[in-house]
Amino acid sequence: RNMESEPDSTGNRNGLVIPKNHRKLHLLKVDHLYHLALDTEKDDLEKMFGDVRFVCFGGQPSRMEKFSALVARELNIDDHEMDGDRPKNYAAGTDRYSIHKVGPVLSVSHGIGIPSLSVVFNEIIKLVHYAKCKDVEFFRIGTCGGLGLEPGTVVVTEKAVDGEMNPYYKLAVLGKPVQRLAKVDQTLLESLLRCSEPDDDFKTVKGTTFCSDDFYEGQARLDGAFCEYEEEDKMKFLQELRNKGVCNIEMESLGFLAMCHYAGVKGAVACVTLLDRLQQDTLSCDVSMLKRWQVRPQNVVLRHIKKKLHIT
Ligand code: R2B
Ligand code: URA
Repeated sequence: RNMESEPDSTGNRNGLVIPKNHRKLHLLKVDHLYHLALDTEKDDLEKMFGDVRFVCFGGQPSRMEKFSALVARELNIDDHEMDGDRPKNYAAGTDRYSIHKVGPVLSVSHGIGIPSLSVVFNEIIKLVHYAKCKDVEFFRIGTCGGLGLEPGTVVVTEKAVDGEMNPYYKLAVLGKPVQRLAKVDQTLLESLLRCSEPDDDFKTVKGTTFCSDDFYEGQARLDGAFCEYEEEDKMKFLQELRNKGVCNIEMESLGFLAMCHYAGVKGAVACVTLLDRLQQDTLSCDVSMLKRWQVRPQNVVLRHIKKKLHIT
């Protein structure tokens, strides 16, 4: 049977997000969003999150907290909930992930890699469902390695592929492989590209994103604990990727886009390149550079959000 045509999965209605599993979910007396420390009994999710329209994911909790402070400044919102002098972390009951909310923008951390992303993604889809959020858009705002691009360039993902160049996210379900196509929402992609400005001190480009399940060998690095290939093998591989249109390398885009598409939610990915992988493997924690660069894809997405909210 074709899963896509099950009555369960008629897609999202009136802009609301209907989980493909909503029939079974509604049999639950309480749904525990366990890794977010939220649930449908103690938390009035509709009251807390009902006005959310943009969900922005990124790897690190601290970066997503800073993003949320930037959202407050840029959208001129000062009535959001605080915890002392910091924006409130709604997932503070656990230290797995973080959630901050400023007006219609939710900032969520997803950790490293698709497995970590997948857990929080499931729970956030259920959260926006229970909250009855309308017309939500999802973004991943991240970091990556670039291929032949000046470090600090923003790459908007046009197509995501796995470590074997397949354009789908593969998951074993009941012991059998299931493939979900990673499809970018074209209108979001084009809108993000239009958000680059001539005065920007960085370029914004679109391209294929190579999504690996590993940071070291999976990304052809020579500086991991394991490495059975030589510099020339690495260079040959990375050049091949580049010839196939790969602009950047990271660890979540494929799962993110596949899950957005499968959930029927518009999704796009914008990442800043921290280094050129044709030149180097090693990243240092140069904080001032990181601080300056990590806001670049944040600003690109924020410009899109401001346009949608008619804020100039
Ligand atoms: C980019 O940066 C992280 C690895 O350092 C990973 O989450 C990613 O996709
Ligand atoms: N994130 C990655 O996954 N790879 C890089 O090279 C940089 C950031």
